[in-house]
Amino acid sequence: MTGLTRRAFTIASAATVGATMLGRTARAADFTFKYASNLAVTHPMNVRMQAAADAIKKDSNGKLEIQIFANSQLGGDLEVMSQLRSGAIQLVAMAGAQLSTLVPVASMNGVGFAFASMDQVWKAMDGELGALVRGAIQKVGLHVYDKMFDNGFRQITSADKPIKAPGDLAGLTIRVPPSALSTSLFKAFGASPQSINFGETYTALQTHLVAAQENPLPLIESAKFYEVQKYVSMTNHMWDGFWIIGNADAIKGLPADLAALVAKHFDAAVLSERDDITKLNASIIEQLKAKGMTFIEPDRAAFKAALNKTSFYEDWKKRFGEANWAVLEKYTGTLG
Ligand code: X2X
Repeated sequence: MTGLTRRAFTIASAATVGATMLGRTARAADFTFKYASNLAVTHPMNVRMQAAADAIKKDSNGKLEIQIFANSQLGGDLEVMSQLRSGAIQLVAMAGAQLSTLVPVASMNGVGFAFASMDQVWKAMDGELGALVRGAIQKVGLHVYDKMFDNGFRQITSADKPIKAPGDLAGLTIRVPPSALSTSLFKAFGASPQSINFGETYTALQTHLVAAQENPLPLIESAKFYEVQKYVSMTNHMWDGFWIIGNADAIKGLPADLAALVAKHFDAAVLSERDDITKLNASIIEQLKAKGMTFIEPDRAAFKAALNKTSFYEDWKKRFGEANWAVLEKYTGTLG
């Protein structure tokens, strides 16, 4: 009996028999990954990611277990980014806005009033603009999967007054993600943007630290902002999506077949989530009205005209670089 004492062998055999008698072979996963998200468990991104994790565990015969940590359980947006880079977390769903602190071009999809339709968005993000951003993410040593989850077009919510025209933003304290582009957009309108982690946004609204925030409708619903906000102004001022980002060493450490299985199920999860968001958007206004929210359909052209009068587009063309900006305009048409 090489290496094992008789006693140790007996104990090990009893444990195996015990487990088998329970009708299962207890099998520790070869790989256990942590996946972090700042969104609610009920958001379609996390519902679909949980389904993908279950399918990967089943199809890999338990070799890879992905544990989902929603609601910023593992920390705020920037903390999670550093844990991902250190390898403490293996997977994160991260919006371009949050990534932009590390990869500036990652916020290009969020340029104010750049996209006018989801058709334009997917042509860009599943096309050359997405490839450009993924290349930049890989350059900082992170792994990025091919397709973006849909977060959606962002709308402005407020507690005390409806936002009907650009002038209503003057002096408004509004929470924005920790992103230079988001801050710059609302400063251009004369608002007072405050960068706050998403996980702290509800409390910031509840305590009136800020009077407003801006996010897509499915997120306003899943984060229960209707409990602390009254008005929704359908500005569509930005489109936003989430990349699935991996710690490069952790992904490289997977056997090729397992890595391919993960990529396949992640792609499927993303495409299903995009459909979920499309369907949700058809019914969510009525849901939020039933929760007491009042909707305003502002003149979006007036917001875009007001932005055109500022240096916003010129500033960001310089910051992103003319060549990158030309890729964006290939899909949006001339901006500014
Ligand atoms: O922080 C936000 O507002 C959110 C959740 O939409 C992003 O991650 C950009």
